[in-house]
Amino acid sequence: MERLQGIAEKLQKGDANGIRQDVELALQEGISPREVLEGSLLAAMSEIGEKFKANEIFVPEVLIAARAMNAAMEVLKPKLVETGVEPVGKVVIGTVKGDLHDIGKNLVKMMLEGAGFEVKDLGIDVAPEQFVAAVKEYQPQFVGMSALLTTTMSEMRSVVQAIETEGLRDTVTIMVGGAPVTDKFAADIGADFYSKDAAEAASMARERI
Ligand code: B1M
Repeated sequence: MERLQGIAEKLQKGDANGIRQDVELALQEGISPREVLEGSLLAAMSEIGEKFKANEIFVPEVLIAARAMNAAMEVLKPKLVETGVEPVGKVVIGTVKGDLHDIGKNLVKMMLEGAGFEVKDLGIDVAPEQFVAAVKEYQPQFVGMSALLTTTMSEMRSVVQAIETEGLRDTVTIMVGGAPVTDKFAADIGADFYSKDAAEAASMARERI
């Protein structure tokens, strides 16, 4: 579809203002927020990843594309997230220490909010002690961790251990995700579950309330 193609092209170019307008137009034209996300934004971001890997583009271009992705997500958020309903549970979420990738984590946050959860977002580069402090402060039912690098995913184990050391392990369900994370890894580090994408994260959390 032409509109979705245009959105993908603007993401590739990093045109944050243009993409905002195009996403608004797409929604006005009756294209669903999910179609915009899955049929255009995620596919374009994945292409960016391929080009980055092949050294066809470099960190600055990826950053500009990420900024455009976030601009598009700002427009989609109110459509994906229900408002005015009582939260079904609380989630503390963050990208682990040493890791600055937040697009996937932001999407998971959005889908969780859409599924009725109240989400406390700790941001990026979150140390185990910050997760522990947030569990004490907000008393969530779930702790969510995101990691995009093979070098940072091991931080998830440190967070699980820190939560255990503080005697809080039985109070929370720990969910993990991110491109290098797998079911097996989640089981190895003692997390409760892994989900492959934001929609699955939200539905798996709902099943475990
Ligand atoms: Co980086 N980067 N990056 N990067 N970057 C990757 C991850 C990489 C695969 C690119 C590549 O080589 N092909 C590679 C990692 C290799 C590896 O470890 N195996 C890589 C690298 C190497 C790096 C640097 C080291 C590059 C450098 O400096 N030389 C550096 C590290 C910085 C750091 O973190 N310390 C770096 C930096 C960056 C930018 C800052 C430029 C930028 C991030 C901007 C931002 O996030 N604000 C960036 C980006 C954008 C990427 C790619 C291109 C796209 C990531 C993304 O946003 N994907 C990425 C390549 C790729 O993934 N194809 C790449 C879209 C997003 C929606 O998907 O985050 O996977 P994702 O989230 C998914 C699922 O994984 C899941 O749900 C989401 C979808 O619904 N999910 C969860 C995620 N978290 C979850 C949590 C859950 C459940 C599900 O429960 C809690």
